[in-house]
Amino acid sequence: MSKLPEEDVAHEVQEQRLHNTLEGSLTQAISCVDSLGNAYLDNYNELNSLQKRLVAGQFRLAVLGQFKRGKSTLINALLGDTLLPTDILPVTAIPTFIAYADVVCAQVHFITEADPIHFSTSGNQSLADFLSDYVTETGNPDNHRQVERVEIGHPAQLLRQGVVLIDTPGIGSTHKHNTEVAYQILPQCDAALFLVSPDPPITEVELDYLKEICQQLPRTFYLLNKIDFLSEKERIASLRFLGDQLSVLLDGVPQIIPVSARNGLAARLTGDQQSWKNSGMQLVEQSLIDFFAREKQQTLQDSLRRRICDQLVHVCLQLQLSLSALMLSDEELTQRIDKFRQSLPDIEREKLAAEDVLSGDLKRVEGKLSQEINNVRQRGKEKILHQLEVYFQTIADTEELERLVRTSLGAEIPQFFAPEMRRVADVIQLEATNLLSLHQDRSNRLIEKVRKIAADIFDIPYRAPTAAESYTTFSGPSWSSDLFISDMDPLGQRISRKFLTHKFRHRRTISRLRDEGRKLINQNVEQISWTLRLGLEESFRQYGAGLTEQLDKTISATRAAMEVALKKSETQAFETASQELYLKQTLAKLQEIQHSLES
Ligand SMILES: Nc1nc2c(ncn2[C@@H]2O[C@H](COP(=O)(O)OP(=O)(O)OP(=O)(O)O)[C@@H](O)[C@H]2O)c(=O)[nH]1
Ligand SMILES: [Mg+2]
Repeated sequence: MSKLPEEDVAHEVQEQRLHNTLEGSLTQAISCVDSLGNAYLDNYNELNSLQKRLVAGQFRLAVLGQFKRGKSTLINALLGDTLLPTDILPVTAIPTFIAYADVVCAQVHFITEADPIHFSTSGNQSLADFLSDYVTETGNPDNHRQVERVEIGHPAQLLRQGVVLIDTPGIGSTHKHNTEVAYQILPQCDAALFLVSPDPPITEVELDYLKEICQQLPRTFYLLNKIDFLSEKERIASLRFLGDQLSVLLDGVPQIIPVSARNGLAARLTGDQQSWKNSGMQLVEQSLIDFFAREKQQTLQDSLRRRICDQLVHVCLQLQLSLSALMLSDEELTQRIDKFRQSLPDIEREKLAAEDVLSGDLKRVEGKLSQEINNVRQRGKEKILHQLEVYFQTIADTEELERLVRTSLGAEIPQFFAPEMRRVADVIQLEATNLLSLHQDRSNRLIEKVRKIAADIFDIPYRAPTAAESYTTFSGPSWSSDLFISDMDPLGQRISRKFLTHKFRHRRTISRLRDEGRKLINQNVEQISWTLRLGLEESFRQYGAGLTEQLDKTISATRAAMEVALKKSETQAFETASQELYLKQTLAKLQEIQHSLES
């Protein structure tokens, strides 16, 4: 894999040229769109944020795959450090970005407004302990700390020159939110290492995930991990099987590198070069170094270029509308604008239908939630009240009974409800996420329809955008045991002691404790049901409002583009002519930029 130095130089020059072209084109596009004024503000903002990503030049390589395939171990091996937590149980719950820094450091960023928390090596805690509090399922179950991402700085050679490795949660475990995070992270990645292992061989769920990865990322490397427990014959069979499975999805059989991340890590830590090579990790590292040297810039630019072109397609369509409109007679223009207006009630009806489907979907998920909640209530009563009955029948001392029941309820309630409610939240979250992502597809189709109608009315060629759509998700609330109510109403026991016989008092206490137990269970169930329902309604409401807002924006931008021409009768002829000339020049410039980016 060795390269000649001249080849490297030629490559660098070529990449720099490409980079300059893209950056230059983007700057020109931004300035053109800026000059078009407020009607193009959204496009202007989007292009600006793409420019920021391009200038930062960070290349994000994610390690992706099913849970427990060895993703975190592989990153540790590449870094030569036991940095990331690994285990035989599902571990990684939060995306962790590892970039170059002279000394090891870490920062935790939160979903909320809370300030990031910093780790530095000068404190008492080790980085591993610090990380485990935030990125693991055990230290941060169901992400109750509301962590958005963790950033680590590390002096590994591989990370120099803007490479960022991303450790991701695995798909397919019982922690469904990990699967969602694994999908959500894709638009932020530029390339991936996709990890599979022979225990068990690749599954349907992994193939579905890979399909999404291939749609969203321009480059993926394939690794078969954990080969250390395979014989030579088994290794060949496993590689062949994986190759066959991948070839169904991809065009032909891709290169698959067999590795043992675990042996690789051990070899790195002891400085054993031969074992490093035997583990397959040397080939992975070399392939990455080659890739970074040759294709990193190109791959990063490919994804940005696609997004820039999509913006330009929209801007050009609007400009073409304005220009066509300017060239029409007033009468003809009014007719076409009317035709567009007449198509709007249809769109409005489709929008209402989409909103109806959405509220129907919400009702369905709420129905499912009620069902699940009732099951939990039932099971809670059976389990917790059964325990109380045992005490009622065995404890004769009234005070002791009261004390025991209170302590037992205090412990049992969070212990029973926390996992049950996490399960319900997972079920509801999955259901809602699927429905909302269908809704997003519907919304996008409707928005494109408006653009297409306008283009057809004005005889302008129409092109749909190419960029992959974002993955929609509904995130449920985070659970903590503080949520659960386990205090009972204090009752006037002492008073009753004075006046009542022991037997009567004991019976009354039992009946009161039974009622209190039932009430506590109901209160907890209601509280949780209410929290989940609120989160659900809010998510659906936001998506509904999002559809209305996006659609209204598209309609008003399209109409504004046409109505530019209506003003011409109010202005001087030479003003119209100069406006027309300006729009033509800008359109030509933007089309040229777009074509040069595409070619
Ligand atoms: N035999 C063998 N075990 C490995 C290898 N790589 C990782 N493991 C083990 O597999 C288990 C899972 O490894 P992790 O690195 O935590 O896996 P992960 O994909 O990051 O898991 P999640 O974070 O839960 O998605 C650990 O017990 C590792 O020691 C390997 O090459 N060979
Ligand atoms: Mg992991």
